[in-house]
Amino acid sequence: MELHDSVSLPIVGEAEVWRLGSVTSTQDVARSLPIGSIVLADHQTAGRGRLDRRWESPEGTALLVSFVLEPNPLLSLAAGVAAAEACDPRRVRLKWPNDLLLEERKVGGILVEATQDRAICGIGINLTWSPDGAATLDQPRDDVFDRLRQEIATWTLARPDQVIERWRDLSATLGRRVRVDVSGAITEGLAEGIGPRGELIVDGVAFVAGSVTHL
Ligand code: BT5
Repeated sequence: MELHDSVSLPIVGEAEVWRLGSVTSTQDVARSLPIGSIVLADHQTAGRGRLDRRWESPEGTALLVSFVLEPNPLLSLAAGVAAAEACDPRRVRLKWPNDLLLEERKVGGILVEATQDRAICGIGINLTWSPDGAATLDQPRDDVFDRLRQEIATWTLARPDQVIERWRDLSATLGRRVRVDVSGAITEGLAEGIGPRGELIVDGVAFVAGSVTHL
C-alpha cells in the first residue's frame, strides 16, 4: 500500500480516514482496520464487485471508499440510500440490490463483505470516467465523500423500517418487470416489493440474492 502524502488524516468524530494512493482494493485495506475506519484510494489495481467481478476506474476518476462498520443485515440497502442521498437524491435511483443509477445507467455500486463481528462496506462512484454504457456523476470527489460519510452515519443508525421506506422512495426497480438471475436460474416477473430483511419480492417470491435486469 502506498500512502498519499505519507499521512493518514487524524480522527474526525470517531472515524479515522485513510487517504491512500494505489491499493489492490480499499476492501483489502479496510479489513484489518477497526470499526469506524474509512479507507479512500485514488486507484485500485484489483477493485472488485460482487461474485468476483471487476470494478474498473482509471486513477483519480472515481470515489473509491470502504467503511468499516458494525454488522447490520440491512447494510446494503442503507448504504444504497446513503449513497443516493450523497450523490443527488433528485436524479440518482437504486437498482436492487446494490446499483446506483443515473438516468438508468450505472453510476456506482456497493459491495458489502461481512464477517461475524464487522462489515466492510465498499462504495465506488464514477466521477469523471465510466465504462461504455455507464454514467458519471461529475461532482468533486471531496464534496461527495463529505456528504457520503454523513449519510452513512445517519442511515446505518436509522430504524430498519425507515431504511426500507426511503429505499422504496429511491427505487428504480419496484413496479418494473425484471429478470432475476440466481446462479443461472432465471425468474421473470413484476418487482412488487421489498421484504423486512431487504429481500426483493417478484410475483410473490422473495429473493435474497441475485442479479437483476430491468426489462
Ligand atoms: C458492484 O458490483 O457494483 C459493487 C462495486 C463496488 C466497488 C467498490 S470501489 C470501493 C470498494 N473496493 C472494491 O474493491 N470494491 C468496492 P456488481 O454489481 O457485481 O457490478 C460489477 C459489474 O459492474 C462489472 O461486472 C461490470 O460489468 C460493471 N462495472 C465495472 N466497473 C464499473 C464502473 N466503473 N461503472 C459502472 N459499471 C462498472
